[in-house]
Amino acid sequence: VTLISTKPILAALMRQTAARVPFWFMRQAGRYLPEYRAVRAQARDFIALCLNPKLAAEITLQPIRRYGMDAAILFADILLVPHALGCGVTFREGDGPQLEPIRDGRRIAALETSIDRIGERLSAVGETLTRVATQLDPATTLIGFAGSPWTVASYMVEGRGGHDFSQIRRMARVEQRDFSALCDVLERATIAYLRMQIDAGAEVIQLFDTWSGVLPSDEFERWCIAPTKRIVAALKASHAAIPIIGFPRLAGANLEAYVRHTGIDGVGLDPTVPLDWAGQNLQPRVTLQGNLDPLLLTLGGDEMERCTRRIIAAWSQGPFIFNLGHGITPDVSPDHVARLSNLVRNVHLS
Ligand code: 1CP
Repeated sequence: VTLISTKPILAALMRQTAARVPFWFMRQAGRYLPEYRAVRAQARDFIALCLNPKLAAEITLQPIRRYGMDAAILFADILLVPHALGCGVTFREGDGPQLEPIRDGRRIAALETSIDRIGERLSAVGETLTRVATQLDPATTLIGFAGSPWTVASYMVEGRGGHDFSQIRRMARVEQRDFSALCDVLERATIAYLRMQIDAGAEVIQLFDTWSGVLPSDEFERWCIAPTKRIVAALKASHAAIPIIGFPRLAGANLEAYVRHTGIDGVGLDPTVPLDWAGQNLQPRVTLQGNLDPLLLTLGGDEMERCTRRIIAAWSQGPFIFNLGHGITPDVSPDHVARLSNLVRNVHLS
């Protein structure tokens, strides 16, 4: 017997049709909210904030209280995994993350010794999830997450976030043994970390592959699809019912193979993905999630409303979760988020 979930996000991921469109927003907690900035000021630094269950749980719940999204996403960061592996991650105010770059085999081998301790070193994240779970309304879904190996490796190899992926792309091409070893460490650490999150109360997992779009097409299968497929299989082997959303940002025409071969239940789509194409080619297999351009949330107004209605009209006949095509930016007005939330909530489907 398949029970109809009382949680709209879970129902959508189980391909059940609903009377309204469930929604949440990537980066729904963060700097655009004054109450976030107030809590942020209480922590020594960003990592300390992520690893403080009381503060992180409070921040996770802030947008839910204001706007009533259908899902709360754990407040944490994809770079907690390299942090727990001992890579010296720091976040400098207004400057993005910095890491000690990892480019040689000896340093990669040294990371292996930390894999088994990942759950323990990030146990504060589990405590955050458990705290949030006890405070959430029964209709709201709790989402845990991690970065995919390729995206997390890009920060570890380059030493920072950013726009020049020359080091990681060189390593993936000509130092395949070392790079493969690095991705293997990340894959195993990510599986252990996500299992811990599910045991602590995460009801859905999202895998962020923010930088999958820089992969040349001949490397997409090896460094994006294959690791995602193994992570999905490992999580479903230990937690059969866990729905998984993949977000291969800017993957373009590779999306079709990603959806066909990874075993994910839902796919996060960035704003470049054509609505009709995704409806025809992806939605028969997986739940669609997306894809409003975050710039429209910054702009607000009628253009935001028009584009939102167009997305809903295109995708709400099948399994669908409304979201942005990438995260909320810090310049967004909280009023625009209220207007968008009310708009999506009040569209009733026939
Ligand atoms: O000073 C601050 O307050 C730091 C800003 C900030 C915040 C609020 C960072 C630094 N991370 C976060 C939280 C965060 N990161 C969440 C929380 C939950 C929510 O959505 O509300 C999530 C899911 C992430 C995931 C994340 N971190 C991604 C994948 C999603 C995406 O946006 O593409 C990536 C790429 C990161 C790395 C990262 N962390 C922080 C920054 C500024 C960055 C990006 C740096 C870059 O552009 O390369």
